[in-house]
Amino acid sequence: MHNVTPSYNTAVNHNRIDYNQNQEEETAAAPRCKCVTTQYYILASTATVCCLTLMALFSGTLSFDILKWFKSSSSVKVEEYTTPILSSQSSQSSSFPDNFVWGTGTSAYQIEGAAAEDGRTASIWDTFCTEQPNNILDKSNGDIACDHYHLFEQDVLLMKEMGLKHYRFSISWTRILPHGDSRSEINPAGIHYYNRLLDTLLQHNIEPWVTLHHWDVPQTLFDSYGGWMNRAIIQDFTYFARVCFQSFGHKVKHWVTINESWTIAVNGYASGVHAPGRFQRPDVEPYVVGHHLLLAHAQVVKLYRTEFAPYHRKDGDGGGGVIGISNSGDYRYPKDLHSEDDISAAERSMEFQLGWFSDPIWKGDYPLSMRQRLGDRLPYFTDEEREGLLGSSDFLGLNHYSSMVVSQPTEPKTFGGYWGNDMFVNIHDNPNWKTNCMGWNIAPEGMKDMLLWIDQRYNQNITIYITENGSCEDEPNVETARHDIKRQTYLEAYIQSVAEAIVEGGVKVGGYFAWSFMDNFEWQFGYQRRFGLYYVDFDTLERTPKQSALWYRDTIKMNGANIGK
Ligand code: PNW
Repeated sequence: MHNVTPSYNTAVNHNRIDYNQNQEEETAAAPRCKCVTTQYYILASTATVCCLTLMALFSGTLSFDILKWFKSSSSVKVEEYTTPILSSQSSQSSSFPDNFVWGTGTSAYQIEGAAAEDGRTASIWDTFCTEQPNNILDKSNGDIACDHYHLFEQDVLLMKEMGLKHYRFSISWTRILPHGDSRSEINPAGIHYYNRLLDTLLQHNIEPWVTLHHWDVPQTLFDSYGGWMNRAIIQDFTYFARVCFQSFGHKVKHWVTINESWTIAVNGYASGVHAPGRFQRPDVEPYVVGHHLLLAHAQVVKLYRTEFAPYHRKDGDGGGGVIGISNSGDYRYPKDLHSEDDISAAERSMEFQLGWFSDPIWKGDYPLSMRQRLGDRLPYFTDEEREGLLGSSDFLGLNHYSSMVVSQPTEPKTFGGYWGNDMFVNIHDNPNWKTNCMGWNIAPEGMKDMLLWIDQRYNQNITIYITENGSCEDEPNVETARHDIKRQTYLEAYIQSVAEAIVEGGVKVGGYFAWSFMDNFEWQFGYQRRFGLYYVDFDTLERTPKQSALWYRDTIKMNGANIGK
């Protein structure tokens, strides 16, 4: 890893967990692709399928139970696990509105694999992993990942089994435009792949939520002008978005422009733990990058609203599509609740994260605290740019994982360049909180407080979708993963906190996407951190539902009426 100060909430002990220690020989010898659904579908005879379907209809059980039966009747030894019973609870009242969106999410580089297939070229993440493998904890990369590129049909079936109605994924820029910009021929194989994915989802009544940028900047654009460091990227990103809207707009009603600008700016251009691994000018580059991300977002939204949204997918609910942004927002509690200084330190640290990329959209400019602390290191918007940004999101996508306790430092910080010090706060433990295997605090109350904070800051004038929330757990093998009760407890507590924000705070939360649909390539941690509801064996690529997947299936079915019960 680079010898730089780590981003303050990515600090983990890289050597703590070795997930590969206990690989079973049995699974290592298994064929490379062994998706549970396909496998068992093939094994079962047509007569058995008919018979089971009738049984399921009579008993009211779901196809997960059918899968279980397939497993027990096949040659593979599968441990039984209990699933919650739906029927007796389904009449309970729910805190969630009837049209509440329940989904899961993934991103292209983290799951697709097929990195050099069908015309796809390298993104900065390919380069970051393959040219300097030490950047990644297990020296891995996304060359194969979950091989979703080839296995997407089976994966959509697994989504169906889970009762998913909404699925968030991202489009790989270089699969569509191998040169990244308008000099590229549009790659027909890339278009064809996403069309097939979208068609499969829609066939199964799963609504796609498509993110245009989840960090995979074309390497060509980084080489020619520095990627997000250069204003030129605004035009190229807008061109890429145009191609996506043109090609897929009639199938997609929900778009997200950019995922976690904060993470791109800070992890990519201050600590350097993410691609492109820049840490040379942490006092300048993150803010320049952030500025271009915001301007690119506004430009893409303008394009979508003027040329595409009115004409796309007016089926059923009358409207065209909607477009928003997904921003990181972790909550910060003051150490001393009675200290004005600590209270403003907590406010300031949320302004330096969520506010940085949300204030320009809902208030028209950067937070005052950022301007005060950064001065001219924070770029300025022209009046025209400010106008373009204001209101440039139909919703806020909130990626929320954790919370922290902060205080006002008593000594002036000597090292002023790095984002963490720019923000000027000290970070403390809360002994009541446990941590997960990312070292992140588990603090469900922070979800509600974050939602209330956003609602209040932007004058109740905002629809929020939780576009990411989830937990990494120690799962050295599939058996451990099958009993991921800690993840289930995390999800339940966080969703309960969303319910409280809706019911007690009147916050307009439109939906919740658990991160992630399946275990995948977790950036600088490679395959050593698992966030999935499905376990993925990265030797065989077999997917297995964890307990949390079964529980989430019930949650979706009951529209959250099981939460907190
Ligand atoms: C998000 N942090 O990343 C991303 O959107 C996902 O791709 C990722 O898999 C997921 O959360 C889990 O990590 C983050 O430093 C990266 O606080 C870093 C941070 C937060 C989220």
